[in-house]
Amino acid sequence: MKIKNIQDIVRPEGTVVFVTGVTGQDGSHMVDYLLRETSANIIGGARRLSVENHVNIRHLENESRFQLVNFDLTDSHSIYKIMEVAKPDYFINFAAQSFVASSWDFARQTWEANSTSILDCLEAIKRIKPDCRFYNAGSSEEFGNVAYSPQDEKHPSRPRSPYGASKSAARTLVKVYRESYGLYAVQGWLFNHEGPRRGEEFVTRKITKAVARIFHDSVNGKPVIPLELGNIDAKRDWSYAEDMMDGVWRMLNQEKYNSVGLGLGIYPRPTSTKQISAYIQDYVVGTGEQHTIREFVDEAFSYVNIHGDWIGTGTDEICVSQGGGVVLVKINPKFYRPAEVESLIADPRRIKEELGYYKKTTFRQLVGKMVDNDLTLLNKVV
Ligand code: NAP
Ligand code: G4F
Repeated sequence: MKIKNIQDIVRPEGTVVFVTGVTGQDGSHMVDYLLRETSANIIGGARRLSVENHVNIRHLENESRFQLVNFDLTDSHSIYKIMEVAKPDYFINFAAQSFVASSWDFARQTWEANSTSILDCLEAIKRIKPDCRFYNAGSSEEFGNVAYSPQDEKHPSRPRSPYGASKSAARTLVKVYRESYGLYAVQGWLFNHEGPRRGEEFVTRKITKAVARIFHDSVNGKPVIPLELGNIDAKRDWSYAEDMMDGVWRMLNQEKYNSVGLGLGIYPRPTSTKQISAYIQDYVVGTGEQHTIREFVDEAFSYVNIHGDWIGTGTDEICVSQGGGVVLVKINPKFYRPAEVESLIADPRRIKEELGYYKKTTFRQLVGKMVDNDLTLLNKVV
């Protein structure tokens, strides 16, 4: 897909939304959401790589309201340049080092992308276009070693990973800039969200890809190579990523004083910084339903009519197919983390009551969509 340098962008007329991380899951869904639900023009930021990774945005190739630019979140010049050239009305930051497991191996890089860069974004907005609304992608990982369940907006920050710590630090910065300068800056606590565009290292996609492969191999009489997982007792609150974008957009358009609701446009700015802090909030976004990794595995296999029994405990636990005795899943301790977030479940009442956001896709539908997608992809290559 054609990618421009920032200085070559011509600022479109009307409302402009800058979205980072558009090659990833959420950024690409956000672009689709904005094209569908608003009349805004969208500039998508993607970093330069030696091999293009545009699979999630290939469908936008001929979209006249979408432009793709070279943008690196860890390069502060990129941030200042985009603010100066594109003068966006909204800056939605989905770019990050987003893989928790890697955050121990690349702790500094995680910090620079997820925390230091957020300071650069806030400072650039403050200096260049203070009425630009900013969203930073916060995470339920910030709750970490949870103090109570389900987790709501009052839950303390208790991160367990360099990733969680980096998102908590960013949240503090967002709040400080909001309260100090009256910026419209928010950071939701998004619980895990998945879908066919999910990266293949994350556990849900790893499972659905393996289930498609195992199903394919078993119907073709090939030997089955088991799926290897780490902590299958961890519990998560999984949403469908596409649904979540509506929650993010509502957070960016939440003025209680604005009767237009979801409509686009630049609203009157509050007259004092105290006022803006009172008008806008960070919200928890999730389903309020929790499943173990093991339950996700069972649901994915049952979608292709394979049923397994879990036998053994700890690192010796395996999942064996009913009737056939084929090992479908085994535990590999290399996927254990130095510290684990054992249990996350959202209390999503506030965003539902105050902004009208609620989940649409069920757990079963989500797993089905992901397995279907991986079966389709597999059929294309074999
Ligand atoms: P993702 O699929 O891994 O996407 C991350 C995106 O960030 C990719 O497009 C990646 O580009 C880009 N990126 C990474 N470093 C960059 C840099 N230095 N400059 C520019 N772009 C960079 O993650 P996601 O699931 O969409 O998550 C989006 C955001 O939400 C992240 O901030 C994540 O931490 C947060 N979050 C996600 C979840 C979830 O369950 N999905 C929950 C809570 C919060 P490449 O394609 O080049 O790698
Ligand atoms: O899919 P995961 O890697 O996601 P995790 O760590 O919950 O992080 C995701 O959600 C966060 C929101 O809470 C986001 F902020 C973050 O960016 C990311 O999108 O792992 C989920 C669980 C963990 O408990 C992990 O230990 O699955 C467990 N797990 C067990 N076996 C595994 C594996 N995780 C991975 N990635 N791979 C395994 O083999």
